[in-house]
Amino acid sequence: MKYHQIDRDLFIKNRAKFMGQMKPKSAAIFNSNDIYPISADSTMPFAQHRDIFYLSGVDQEESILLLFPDAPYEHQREILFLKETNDHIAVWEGEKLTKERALAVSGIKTVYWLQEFEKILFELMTHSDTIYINTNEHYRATVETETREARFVKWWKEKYPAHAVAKSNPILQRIRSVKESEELDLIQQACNITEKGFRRILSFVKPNVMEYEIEAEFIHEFIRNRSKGFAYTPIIGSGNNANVLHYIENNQQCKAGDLILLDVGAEYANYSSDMTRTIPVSGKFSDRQKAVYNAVLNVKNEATKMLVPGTIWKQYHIEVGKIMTSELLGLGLIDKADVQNENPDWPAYKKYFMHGTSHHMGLDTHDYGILTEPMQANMVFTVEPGIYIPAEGFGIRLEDDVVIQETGAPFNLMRNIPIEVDEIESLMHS
Ligand SMILES: [Mn+2]
Repeated sequence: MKYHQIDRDLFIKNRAKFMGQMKPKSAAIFNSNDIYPISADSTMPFAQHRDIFYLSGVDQEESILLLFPDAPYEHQREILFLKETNDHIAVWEGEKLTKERALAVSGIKTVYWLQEFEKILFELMTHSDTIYINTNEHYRATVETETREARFVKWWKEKYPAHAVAKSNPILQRIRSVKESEELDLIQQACNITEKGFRRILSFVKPNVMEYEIEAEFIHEFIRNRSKGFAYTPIIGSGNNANVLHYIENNQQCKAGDLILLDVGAEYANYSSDMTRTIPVSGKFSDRQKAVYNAVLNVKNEATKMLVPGTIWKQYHIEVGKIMTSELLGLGLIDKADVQNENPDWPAYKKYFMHGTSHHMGLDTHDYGILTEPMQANMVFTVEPGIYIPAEGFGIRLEDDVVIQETGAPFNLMRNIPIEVDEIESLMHS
């Protein structure tokens, strides 16, 4: 791990919150992700399942967490099962968590090696009536592989058909969406690393640079600041590439006079940051580019003010749509007739701004959070309006990550990342 060890009090609190929501005589089980194969003996880099990480801090494959608040003995209330390690195994497999390290990382005192799992599980099952299983109910999820978690659930259901089943996911969606101060610090660190990357590329970009050269500058800056890398596949889209919303080829040359849309964020300690900036290849915006840019910036600033406790995500999007409509009228991109005749299910502004304005952000870039429930203090949202104009050869999106406050405007975790036209231009010329 490149990141500094996280204070285990975070994971102790997270488990207490989860256990506080469980039914009597129930246990909950969470699994690591698999290491995914590529072919031959090569694999994808390991990425931990965010739920077991959130509840334990264990950032290692083949780990199982079992929570059983009503267990007959105290030492059975929180149990970790880990892949066995010792000095000999460590020579071959590298450093893995020992039982002592696992306690230091997670605060969990009872740690067994994985080979003891089935025997211990059997005993605990006799004392429990309900088992919480962890299924993925994220609103954007499309999963084609069988995860380690799903494989476990299948095995467990077959083996213990008489137990009642409950869902971990709604509990996790609620507790993970409201961040602890330790988490806000980690997300801030991810944002600070993203800022360093962005400042680095501001002095690097010039006409004829390749999009992938910009990508390389970012990753260089991220890794040297203890990030594992990009929190999500970066979008470096110059000219009309910015109008392809999921453009990730990043293989074109940036031409003088064009804009480049950069949707790039560093991860830190498995926490995401999610930033978008749009900058001029030549270091100066044209008047038209500047007018559209400031329209997007105004929508972003106005939308941010609406992220307060009690706001409902769907209603918020309707209000943002009204602000965007007025900006598009001002830019002459739509006219009054377009608005009068608009289809309420697909308003006129959607021609130029066809995606959502905000999503929860945290351990996942598109983080957990139940969108039908009111916003609360310490939720982290992105704010990311855009205007995409293929006919004019550019698209502009601006995105910051903000924390909802008990009272007043949200706190902007990206407040130090340049966004005003003048500041961007002057940094590109220095
Ligand atoms: Mn985003």
